[in-house]
Parts: sequence; C-alpha cells; structure tokens
Amino acid sequence: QADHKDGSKVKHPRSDSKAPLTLPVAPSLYDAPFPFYRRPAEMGCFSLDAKRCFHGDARQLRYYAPPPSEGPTPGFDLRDGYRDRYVQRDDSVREGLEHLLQWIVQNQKQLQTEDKGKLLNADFVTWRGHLTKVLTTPYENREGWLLAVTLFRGTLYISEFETEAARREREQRSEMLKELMYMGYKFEQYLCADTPDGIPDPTGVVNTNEAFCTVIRSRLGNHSLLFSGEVDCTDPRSPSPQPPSCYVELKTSKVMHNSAQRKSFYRHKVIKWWAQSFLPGVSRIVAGYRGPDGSIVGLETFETMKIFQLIREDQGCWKPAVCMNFCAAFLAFLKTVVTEDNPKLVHLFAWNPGHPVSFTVHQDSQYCVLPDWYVEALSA
Ligand code: 0WD
Ligand code: CA
Repeated sequence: QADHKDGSKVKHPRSDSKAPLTLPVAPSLYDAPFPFYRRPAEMGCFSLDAKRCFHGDARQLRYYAPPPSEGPTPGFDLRDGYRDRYVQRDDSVREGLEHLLQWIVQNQKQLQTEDKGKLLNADFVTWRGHLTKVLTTPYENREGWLLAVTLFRGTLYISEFETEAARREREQRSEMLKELMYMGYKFEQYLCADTPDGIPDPTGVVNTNEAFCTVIRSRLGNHSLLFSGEVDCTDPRSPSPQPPSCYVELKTSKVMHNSAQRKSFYRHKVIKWWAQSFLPGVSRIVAGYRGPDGSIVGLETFETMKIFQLIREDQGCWKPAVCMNFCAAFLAFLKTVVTEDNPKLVHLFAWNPGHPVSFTVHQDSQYCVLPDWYVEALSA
C-alpha cells in the first residue's frame, strides 16, 4: 500500500514497536460482561437548514405527532412527492466532521479541562454514525469501512472516508434504491410536526439538507466520548421528557409475513437500529412497515433498552455486550497506535469483512481530519 493516488508519503507502521498492528474482530473474543457505559448527556445541539447552513440552535427540531391510534392503516403514501417535492442533499460533497467542529469552536468554554495537555475534556470526538459502524463490526459481513484518526491537543478525532465499494454503490445506485431512500424521509414527514402541538404536513417538500443534531457526552470504560448524531424528532408527550431520552428515531422496513423474516430482521437490521439509538441514549425507535405499493401497513414502537430481550432467545444472534466490548477495544487500539499529537498526521484504519482492523499512516494527504480553520481557532 506504499503508493497512494495523491502521492502522499506513506510511512509504514513500525514492526518493532510495542503497539499491535492489527485488531481482530471475531465476536467470540468480545463475549464478556457488558462494559461500563455512562448515561449519555446532551451537551448542546445544532441545526442544518434547507441550504445546509449551520445554526447553533434547535430550529430544525421536529415534534413527534403519531396518528391517533397505532391502527392498521394510517394511510401514508411514501411515494408521494418523490418526483415533484424532493430536494436532495448533494451526497458527493464530503463534509467530514465540519459541522461538529463548528459546534465545538462555538462551545469551547463548556468543554475546557483542568488537564493542561488536553484542550477538550474528551478522549474522542466523532459522529455517532461512525461509532455505530464500529459497534456492529463483529457481526458485519458485507460492508467494510475506513476511519481516519488524528490526535490533536490530547483528543483523538475520528472521521470516516468513503470506501471505493461505497463510492461505486453510491454512484450506481438504482432508481428503486433512490426511491426507497426517499420513502424513509417521507415517513418522517408523516409523523413529525413543526411545533409541539402541531400536526404533520405531508403536502410540504422533503428537503434532506435539513437536520437537527444533538451533541452527546458519554464514557465507555475509560474512554470519554463527545459525539453528535442526527435526531428525527422529540416526543413532547414522552414519559421521560429530558433529552436525549425524549428523542425518537424513525425507521422504515419491509413488512414481514413470517417468523423467519422477523428473525432475519432482528439479526441483521435491528442490530443497526439498536446501536444507533443506544449510543446517544435515544429511548424509542418507531418502525413503519412498508407494503409493496409504498404504503405503511403498520407501526411498531421499540424501546431501545428492551431490544436485547427480543434477541436473547435466538442463539446465534448478535449480543449488545460484544458490540460494546469491541468498541472499547477499538478505542483502546487507537490510543496505543495514534500517539503523535499532530493535526496534519492521519492514521487511516481500514476494515473489511473477514479481516482484522489494520492501518496506514499519512501526512498532508487527501485523508485530512481537521480543517485549518479548526486548528487555528483552537490554537488562538
Ligand atoms: O461525511 C460522511 N461520511 C458522513 C456524514 C457520514 C454520516 C453522517 N454524516 C453527517 C451528516 O452531516 C449528517 O447530518 O452526519 C450527520 C448525521 O450523523 P449521524 O447521526 O452520526 O449519522 P447516522 O447515525 O449514520 O445517520 C443518522 C441519519 C440517517 O437516518 P437513518 O434513519 O437512515 O439512520 O442521518 C442521515 C440519515 O437520515 N444521514 C446523513 N445525512 C447527510 N449525509 C448522512 C450523510 N452522509 N448519513 C446519514
Ligand atoms: Ca431515521
């Protein structure tokens, strides 16, 4: 892997150093008691508007407004508006950690520490979605990942880069898949209102530039974490009214007709739903089941904390403890490998199914984690 397209100098990891060069991922290696995970706390939030511009407030937060009863057919048509009321975010634009870093710059005071060597009181800064991918790695057999890591003033920043396979998939996405992706957003529009007592307006435009993101602090074992994730809505009538537990994650999935389909759904899909919502402490996931015609044939609410009860009967299913123990081991691995504090230095961790996690080292390459404006803002 010595030659890189950008011609950046690739230093090979030293084979004589104490740090291990790879991290195995087999679930059996992580089948230990559930590790300590501190109750996630919301540090703040931000919004991205219809033009994808950052605002350090909750203007894009929406309110959960389900139909009167979880009846059989709420009459949602998820295909409605795909041709004429859809504004899509340009997903060829790589944003990296940009918006999260903007929030950090605006909230530096809140994040200061006593520790002189550290600028922020977090060992890791990243997107929630990146951590979700790490959590599910021991059970993933289709898609690999690339995570770039930089140590700057005592904090490790983790930012994903698209794999070649993911880029091909994105560029060759079928019309059917594009419509399916739209249907997920349309489902949100049917269930969310703009005000706490409002009702959803399905006649409006679906614009995927818009987002509300929560910023969360937590701790996994001895690793302190600061991460942000996109939140679909808050439930103004939630039994636990404090964020992040009042937040609701919305999902769509193909309607199931038998227990084999449900078992597969629990094994392959619910693992991702659980990991995504467990990390930030989002307590409920509302699933809309899609019929073949794009209608919703039923809704089901999952309590994130009760998902492990649904799967533990099934031998050979995933285990939450394995996901969390693997994540803790991965973060410990990063700490042993990435020890040079340098905003221009990137360790690129790569994983593909059937292999252990490995890494390469890059300087001043295409794999940049921290933009100059961030390094300058925090050096001032
Ligand atoms: O640059 C990148 N490689 C990524 C950037 C990858 C993933 C996310 N992002 C950014 C986006 O700016 C987005 O606003 O992170 C934000 C969301 O972060 P997250 O919450 O950590 O991501 P994740 O948990 O993977 O996804 C949450 C939701 C998705 O909902 P579903 O129900 O499908 O999980 O965020 C949306 C999507 O609606 N989403 C994205 N929005 C814009 N760009 C992206 C993306 N790349 N990925 C997921
Ligand atoms: Ca969602």
